[in-house]
Amino acid sequence: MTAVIAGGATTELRWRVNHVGSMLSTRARLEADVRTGLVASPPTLPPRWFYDERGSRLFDEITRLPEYYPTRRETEILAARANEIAIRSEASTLVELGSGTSAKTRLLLDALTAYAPDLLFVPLDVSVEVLTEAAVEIAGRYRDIAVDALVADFGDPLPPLPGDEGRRLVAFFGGTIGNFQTHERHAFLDRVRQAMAPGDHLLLGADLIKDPNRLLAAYDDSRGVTAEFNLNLIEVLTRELDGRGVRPNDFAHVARWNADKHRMEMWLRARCDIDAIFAAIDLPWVLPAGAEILTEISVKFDLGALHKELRAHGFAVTAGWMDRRGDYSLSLLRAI
Ligand code: SAH
Ligand code: AVI
Repeated sequence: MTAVIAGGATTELRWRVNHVGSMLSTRARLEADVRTGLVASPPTLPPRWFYDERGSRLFDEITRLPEYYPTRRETEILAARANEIAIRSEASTLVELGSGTSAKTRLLLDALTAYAPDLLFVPLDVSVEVLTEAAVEIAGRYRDIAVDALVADFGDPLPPLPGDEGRRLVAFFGGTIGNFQTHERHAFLDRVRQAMAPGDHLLLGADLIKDPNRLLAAYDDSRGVTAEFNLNLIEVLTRELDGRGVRPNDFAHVARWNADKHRMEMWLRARCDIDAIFAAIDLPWVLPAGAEILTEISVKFDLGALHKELRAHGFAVTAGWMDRRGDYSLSLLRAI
């Protein structure tokens, strides 16, 4: 089901925000994730629940932290390569998955609109407030483009992609590809490829394996913003499911490098015995002091292995760029 939840259309401003699916299904999904995730071993919750309005703003703050390098590295590559991406992709439609504020995307929009002034921009995200703000701001700034924002979960089948076959560019920035488990990443790449036509392009940002000390600093910053971001998950659960007997301060933020799986992990460790209930769904939650919940994985890639995986999913590697320090990669891939 698709419903327009906000929009503006004058000769100068063209944007709308569509809700794909229903609010009820969002709530039902949170309930299902909590019911299965909290009894799993180890207990775990999907990262999408970080991104309520506060979580999205905290993530935005993270992107500006001195320790959190990925956003600056991706911006560096985009600034150098946006024109080349526009020429190679010949895109007249840009779809951005997990778009958030679309801050860096403006570098790409500048380049794309130089060749396709009436570009269609389709940002897609679960975070409605940040998505709406970005849609309004971008429609105001680029007077000829149309912004068709989608509130949707990229874990679901993608809605049919608008625009001309062969002239679509699907961007997935931020290293968010690293937040999937391996099987989820494969399923995601299949879904994205199936939604695309031959000749369409995927622009994929991925963080690379590096010194674990730098990674630990990036996921446990000195100002404690990442800790707040992680603890906000408890805030979301208690608000949405009427949690009683549990507060964010009952947990400590833990960041760990998992060398075997070359991924950063964020955990929440109980500081005390938890004996709580999610009253809205009548679900007790008992956790001994010291027990941990896995709240996020962030896989760091070997670029050669990632490209091999992408080829196996039906993409040809048009180009793969890194920033000057070799921290981060941006790959342009053509659907074949
Ligand atoms: N692309 C931006 C934001 C990255 S943060 C950047 O590069 O800075 C991850 C983004 O993905 C957030 O905006 C979050 O709301 C969104 N997100 C997380 N899980 C999602 C899901 N399952 N479906 C759609 N969007 C999701
Ligand atoms: C959105 N995602 C790619 C971020 C990451 O680095 O995995 C989320 C994040 N978690 C902690 N800091 C930032």
